[in-house]
Amino acid sequence: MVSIIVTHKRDLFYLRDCFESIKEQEFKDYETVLVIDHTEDDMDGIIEEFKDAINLKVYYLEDKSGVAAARNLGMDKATGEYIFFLDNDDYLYGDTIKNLLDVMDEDSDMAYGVMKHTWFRREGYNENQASQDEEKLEFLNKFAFDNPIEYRLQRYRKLDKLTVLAALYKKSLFTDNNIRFNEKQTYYADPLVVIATLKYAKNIKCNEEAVYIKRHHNDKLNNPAISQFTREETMPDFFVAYKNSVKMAGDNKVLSDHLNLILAKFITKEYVNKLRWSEDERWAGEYYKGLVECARGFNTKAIKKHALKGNDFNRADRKLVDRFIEGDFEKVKKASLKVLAVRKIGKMFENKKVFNKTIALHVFNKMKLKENYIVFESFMGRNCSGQPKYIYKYLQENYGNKYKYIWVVDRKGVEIEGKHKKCKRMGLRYFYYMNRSKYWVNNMRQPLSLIRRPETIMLSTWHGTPLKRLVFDMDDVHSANPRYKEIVYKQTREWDYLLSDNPFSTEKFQSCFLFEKEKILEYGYPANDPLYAPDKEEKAKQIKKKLGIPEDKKVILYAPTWRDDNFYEAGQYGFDLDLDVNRMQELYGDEYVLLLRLHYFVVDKLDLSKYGNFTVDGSSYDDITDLYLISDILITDYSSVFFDFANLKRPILYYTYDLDKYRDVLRGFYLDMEKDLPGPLLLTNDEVMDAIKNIDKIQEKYKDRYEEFYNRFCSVDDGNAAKRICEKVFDLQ
Ligand code: C2G
Repeated sequence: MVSIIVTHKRDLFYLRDCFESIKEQEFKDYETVLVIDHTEDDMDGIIEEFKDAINLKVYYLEDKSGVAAARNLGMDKATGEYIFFLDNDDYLYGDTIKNLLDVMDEDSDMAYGVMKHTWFRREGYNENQASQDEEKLEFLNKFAFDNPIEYRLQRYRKLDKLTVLAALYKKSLFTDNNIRFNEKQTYYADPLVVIATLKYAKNIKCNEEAVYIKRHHNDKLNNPAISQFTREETMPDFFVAYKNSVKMAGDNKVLSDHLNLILAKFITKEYVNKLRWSEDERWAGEYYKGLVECARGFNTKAIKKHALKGNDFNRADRKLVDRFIEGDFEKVKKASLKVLAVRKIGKMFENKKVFNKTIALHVFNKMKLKENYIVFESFMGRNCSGQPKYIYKYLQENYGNKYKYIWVVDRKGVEIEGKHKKCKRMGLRYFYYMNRSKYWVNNMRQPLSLIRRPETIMLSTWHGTPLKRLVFDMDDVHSANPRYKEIVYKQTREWDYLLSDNPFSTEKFQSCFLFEKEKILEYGYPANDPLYAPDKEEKAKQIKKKLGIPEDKKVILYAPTWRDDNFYEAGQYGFDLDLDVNRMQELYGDEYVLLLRLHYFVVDKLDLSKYGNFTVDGSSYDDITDLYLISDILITDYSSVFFDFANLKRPILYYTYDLDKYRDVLRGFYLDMEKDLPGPLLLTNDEVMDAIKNIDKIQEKYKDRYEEFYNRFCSVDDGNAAKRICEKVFDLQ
């Protein structure tokens, strides 16, 4: 029998996935030993539900606490011949335990599987996103099965990565050798046990088919996993764990060399940065001393050997390690600056962006700030549009030469009216202007690495009223960069003002960005100003002409949003056109033109050639406000475009063919799609075609709801948003 030991302290919402995955194990002869560590969660329901299904036995830690004590108790209570540790926030494939057992025989006392990392619940688990380790695996395969210890160790070259998870053990390996977790430690409880098992195990097997899925917590700030606490919090335990592990390794060369490697990596990669950049003085004090103690008895030859094996220790690194062994702080400090300098220079020549950033920091940032420079950026330099465009336009028209206007553009041929300069995002000129300009106006997030001066004023306009949950209001984050929450938190701290279009956005921005209300300007959206302009009909005629749409044809604008899980890489998304354009053309080709506008993240190009004049590709058209002006009907899904379009009071249809997935798995919404929207949710093409036919009836049916919606979301916009904002943010005197 296998005893699966699960420890639980908090985060009940993760535990269901863990239990479900135990329930689905193909190998059935197991017990689940759940050790509860003084939790505040109400466990009764879940225990009752899974009691029989996973042969659950529940124990409570009484006078002790912590994962080490919980696992020790779990081992004491385990009655199986084998034990397997499973954290309450992780889960398994159905064949994980079976695959591990398959490779074990009479003589073997442990078997390793592999660990894959995910940011998602089981429901949204995506093999492609989780298998980021694969490349690493290929590299590691060369150590493969003839040397399982090396194989295991090479995966984990940081102390906190040495884990007991993803492995099946004979219980006797622990009991015969008295291997236990150190209950005095909150962090780094695993390394000592890992080293001990590797030391005492006589026969270790591996099976790459046995997968353990480790779930990262995407909100380090509010809900960190043990491994996500800051170094400063965990350093005291680091020292204890390291020293105990070295003692345990004893004269086992493979293990002690590996611990040397871990320490050398820590010193040369992490410590140097802490010493240089951290404001915490302990890095020069007690942590430094702790590391010097750890480095005693250090085997420099092992480091040289590792260097030969391609573990990237250059001469400066090795010198620094030597200085640590000598233990003279001033020399350590000097050597660590050298390590950083060597690395920086290396990177500067490898990577142009690093070169530019370095010049920015040391040169541009020291030049005089230009009080009248304003940098504008819209959709990461894709075009001149959105709120920045209309703020720019207002300033150009009313304050012309008072300012120098700089546009960040990333594509050739972006049309920008008025006198201005251009610079390419992340290029040298970009850094020059960013570092010298007093004002930054941006409708998305600025690069994390951008260093701003205290005097810089950053106006974030954002790009829409949120329907889809954002950042801290999201549970799982399914976009290509799962570090989203952490990154956005840092970026938004830099914003001096954030624009909002309505009281609803003001409220949501506070929770989703953890942002202060005082900095939110609920002044309306400048990009919606043209929707209130007296000459908007005239303007619409010109736009239609520019797009080659006959004046007598009505326009249906289809503007869907992007899908978080349909991507090639960060910022590069795919899109599958579900709308039956053929049918629409057959039915309504005489009366309408279909204007297709994909989200700016979507890189897929639509082939519309077969539809002749019925379709117009508006995806690369700069400014969606122009497209609103000429459209008689908007079809969208979960895109915030409808909040803006509603200013025109024209009919809106929602083609939400994947509503359940989008709402329940990918994002979740702030509004009740069924109750709050000013138009119908259409799930099939039949319904879309019908709705177009009956558009007058729909307008009538949704009249009251539209009115309510308009009052709630559009009532701040009045055509003067740009003016209000400029008067508040810029020094116009
Ligand atoms: N947009 C567009 N064309 C589309 C979809 C969107 O031009 N087919 C533009 C619109 O200006 C819209 C903005 O991108 O207001 C945001 O689009 P969403 O589809 O809502 O997507 P997202 O970029 O995820 O922003 O608070 C708003 C949210 O952040 C959503």
